[in-house]
Amino acid sequence: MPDLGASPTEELVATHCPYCALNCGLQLEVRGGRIAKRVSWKGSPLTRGALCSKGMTAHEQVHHGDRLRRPLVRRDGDLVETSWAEALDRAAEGFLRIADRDGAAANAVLSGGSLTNEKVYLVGKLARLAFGTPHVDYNGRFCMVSAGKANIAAFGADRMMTPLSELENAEVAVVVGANLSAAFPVALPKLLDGVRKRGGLVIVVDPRRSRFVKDDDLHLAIRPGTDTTLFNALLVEVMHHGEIAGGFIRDRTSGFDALARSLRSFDVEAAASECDIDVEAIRDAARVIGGTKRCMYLHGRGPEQQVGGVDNVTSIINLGLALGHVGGPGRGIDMLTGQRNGQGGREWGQRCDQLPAGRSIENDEHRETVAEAWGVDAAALPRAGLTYTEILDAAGEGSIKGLLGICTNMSVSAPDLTRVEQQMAALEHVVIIDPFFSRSARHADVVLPGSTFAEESGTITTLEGRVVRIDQAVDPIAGLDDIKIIRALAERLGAPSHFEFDGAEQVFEEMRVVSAGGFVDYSGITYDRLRRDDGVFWPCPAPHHRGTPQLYTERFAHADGRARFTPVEATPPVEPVDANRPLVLTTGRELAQFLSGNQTMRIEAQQRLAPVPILEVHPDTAAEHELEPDGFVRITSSVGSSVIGWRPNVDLRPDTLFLPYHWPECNRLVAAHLDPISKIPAFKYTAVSIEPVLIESLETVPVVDQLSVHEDVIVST
Ligand SMILES: Nc1nc2c(c(=O)[nH]1)N[C@H]1C(S)=C(S)[C@@H](COP(=O)(O)OP(=O)(O)OC[C@H]3O[C@@H](n4cnc5c(=O)[nH]c(N)nc54)[C@H](O)[C@@H]3O)O[C@H]1N2
Ligand SMILES: Nc1nc2c(c(=O)[nH]1)N[C@H]1C(S)=C(S)[C@@H](COP(=O)(O)OP(=O)(O)OC[C@H]3O[C@@H](n4cnc5c(=O)[nH]c(N)nc54)[C@H](O)[C@@H]3O)O[C@H]1N2
Ligand code: SF4
Ligand SMILES: [Mo]
Repeated sequence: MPDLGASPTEELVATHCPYCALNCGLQLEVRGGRIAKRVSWKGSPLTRGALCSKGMTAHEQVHHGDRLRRPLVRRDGDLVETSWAEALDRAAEGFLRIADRDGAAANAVLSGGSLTNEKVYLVGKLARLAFGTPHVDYNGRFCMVSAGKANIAAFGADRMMTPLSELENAEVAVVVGANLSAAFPVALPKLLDGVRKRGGLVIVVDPRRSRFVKDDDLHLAIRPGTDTTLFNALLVEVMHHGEIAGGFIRDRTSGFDALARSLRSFDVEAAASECDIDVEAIRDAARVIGGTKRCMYLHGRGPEQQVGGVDNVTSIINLGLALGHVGGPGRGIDMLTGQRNGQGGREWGQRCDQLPAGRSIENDEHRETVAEAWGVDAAALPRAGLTYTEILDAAGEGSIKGLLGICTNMSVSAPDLTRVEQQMAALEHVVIIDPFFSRSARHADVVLPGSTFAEESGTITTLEGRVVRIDQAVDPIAGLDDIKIIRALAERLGAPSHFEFDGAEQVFEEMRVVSAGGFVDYSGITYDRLRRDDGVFWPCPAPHHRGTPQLYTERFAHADGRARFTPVEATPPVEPVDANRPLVLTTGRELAQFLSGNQTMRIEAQQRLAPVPILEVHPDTAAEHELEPDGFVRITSSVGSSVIGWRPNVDLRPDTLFLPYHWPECNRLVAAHLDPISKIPAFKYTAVSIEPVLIESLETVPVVDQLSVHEDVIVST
C-alpha cells in the first residue's frame, strides 16, 4: 500500500514507471495541480521501490516544455496550432473521405504496447467498429510476436509462466539474448546474484557479454542467428545422457517422438562449429541444465528478432519441456516482455488477428462472444488484417491511404527507414496521437496531443502477467486524454454508442465482462482490489479468486491440457555475411534511452548519459579496419549507410558489431527481412561493412539528427 500521509494541499499518487515491462512502482507528489516531485514507493510489487535512472526522471516528461499543448493541422504545407474541434473534425473527415471512396479497408491503425489495457481495448474496438477496417496492428510486431507464436503453439497461451521471484528457488538460470543490465536493470540482476550466491550457475547465450554477466557464469558467445542450432545441440546432449523427464513427457506433452526422430542424425560437433563455440562448452552447459530439476530460462529479443525467431524460441521450449523445467518452483521458460504494457498490449485486441482477452478474430465462437458483448452482429466484425510492416508496405503501394498512429514511432523503430519515409509520405491522410511531436508526426496531416502516464488512470499488465493500476496525478495538459480523444474520434466516425465511457474504470468494467470465461480472464479483478492487493495475476475468474501467478502446474492451455513439441531447424539469414559485408550488425538497447527516444531524449539527465549513437566494435576488428580512436566510422548495409562514432568493446565477438537502436542512424541500416510466421523484422542480424571516416575539418564532423522540439517545425497561429 502506498503511504498516503500527505497534507490536503498535497497528494501522493501511486503509479508505475511508464517505460519497461518491470513497471517499477513510484509515487508522485502533486502540489497545486502539478507534479512537485517523485517519492519512493517501497511497497510496490516485485521491485519494491527500486528504480533505474529512467524511472527516476520519468515524471519530468509530464510538464516538459516540448509537450504538445494544442492540436496541430496541416495548412498550406505547415503544421499549425488549432482547436480540438477543428483538429478532430479534420482527422475524422480524412478517414471518412477515404472510406467512402476506397472502402473501409483503405484506412489502418497502428498502435503500441505502452498504452494502458483500457486504451489497447479501445484502439482495437475503434478499428473494428468505428473505422470498420481489418488493418490494425501494433509495435509488439517488432517485439514479442516470435515468442508469442512459439508460446501459443507449445503451451496454448502467451504469458510468462513462472513469476520472476521463482529465481530464488532456481539452481540454474539460462539467459538467452537478453541484456539485463540495460533493458531490465532493476530486480533481475539481483535475482541472478541470488542464484550465484546459493551455488547455482548462470548460463548466458549471447554474442555480447553485458555487464550483468559475471566471470563464473558460463557464457556461450554464439554467432548471431544460431540459437536453434545451439538449443537442438543441447537437447541432443541431454537425450544422449538419458536425462530427459520421461514421466513428464508421457503424461503432459505430445510430439516428443517426432522431435527425437528429427534429431536422430544431428551432429553436435558440426553444431558447435556453426555456432562458433567450443563443443565442450555445449557439453558443459548440457550437463548442468540436464542435471537439475530447477532451471529457469529467460529469453529476450536476441533469439526472437530474427528470420528464424519463432523457431529459435521453440528450440528453447523443446529443451525446457523435455527436462520438465516448467510449471513449478524454480522452473519456467519465460519470455521477457519489453514495453510497460507489452503483456496487456498483446491481450486486448489491437493485434491484426486478435479480439480482446486473447481471443482469435478467425475463431467463430470467439467472434460470437465478443460481438455479443459489443452488441453487434458477428458478421460485422472484420477478419484478420495486415501486420505492421505489411500495413506500411500497403501504404507505399497505395492500397492503404489513411493511417491513425497512436503510441508508435515508425520513423525510428521500423526497419529500412528510407523506405518507411517513402511509405509514410505516400499516405493521403495521417493522424498521430502523441504527447510529443515525434519523427513520424512529420508526415501528419493532424497531430493530437496524447497523454503521459501521469495524466490518466488505467491498468497495465507487467511482464509477469500481474495486473497493476496507475492513477491519474494531474489533468491532461492539453485538455483531453487518450481515452477522450478516442471517444471523440469514434463519435465523428459515426460509432458513438460503442464508446460512451466516462473514464478508464468504466472501460475496464466492460473488459471484465468480455474476458469472462476465456483463458485471459480478468473478470475477478477490480480497480479497488488492484490498489489493495500486490497486483493480481490473471487468469482471475472471480472476485474472491486469488489470481494465478504460476501457470501450468497441472495442465497447459491447449484443449487436451498437453504441451506440444515441434521439431525445428535453423533458418539461415536472408542476406548472410560475405566478402563485401563481412560483419554482423546487431542492435538493441542503451540503459539511459527508451525505444524511439521520443520521451527519454527530452530529459536532460538521460541525454547526458547517452546523447548520440555509438557503435561498439571489438578492438581487433577496429584495428583490422583501421578505425581511429575517437574517430568516426561509416557502416554500410544493403539498404543504407550511417556515419557515427565508435568505441572498442572486448566483450563482443570480433565478427559482430553492436549499435543501440534509439536513433534513426540504426534502422536506416536494417532491412525489412521478416520471420515468415511471426512477421517480426530481423533487427538482430544485418550484414554490414565498416570503414573509417576521415574528418578533415570541423564542418565535416557528422551531426546526429537530434530530435527537434516541435516549435522548430510548426508555425504557431
Ligand atoms: N533501457 C532500456 N530498457 C528497455 C528498453 C529500452 O528501449 N531501453 N526497451 C524495452 C523493450 S520494448 C524491450 S523489447 C526489451 C528488450 O530487452 P532485451 O531483449 O534484453 O534487449 P536488447 O538490447 O534488444 O538485447 C538483446 C540481446 O540479444 C543479444 N543478441 C543479438 N543477437 C543475438 C542472437 O543471435 N542470439 C542471442 N542469443 N542473442 C543475441 C544482444 O547482444 C543483446 O545482448 O527492453 C525493454 N527495456
Ligand atoms: N533496430 C532495432 N529496431 C527496433 C528494436 C531493436 O531492438 N532494434 N526493438 C523494437 C522493439 S522491441 C519495439 S517494442 C519497437 C518500439 O517501437 P515504437 O513503436 O516506435 O516505440 P516507442 O518509442 O515507445 O513509440 C511510442 C511513441 O508513442 C508515444 N507514447 C508513449 N506513451 C504514449 C501514450 O500513452 N499515449 C500516446 N498517445 N502516445 C504515447 C511516445 O512519445 C513515442 O513517440 O521498436 C523496435 N525497433
Ligand atoms: S525503465 Fe524499467 S527498470 Fe527502469 S525504472 Fe522504469 S520500469 Fe523500472
Ligand atoms: Mo519491445
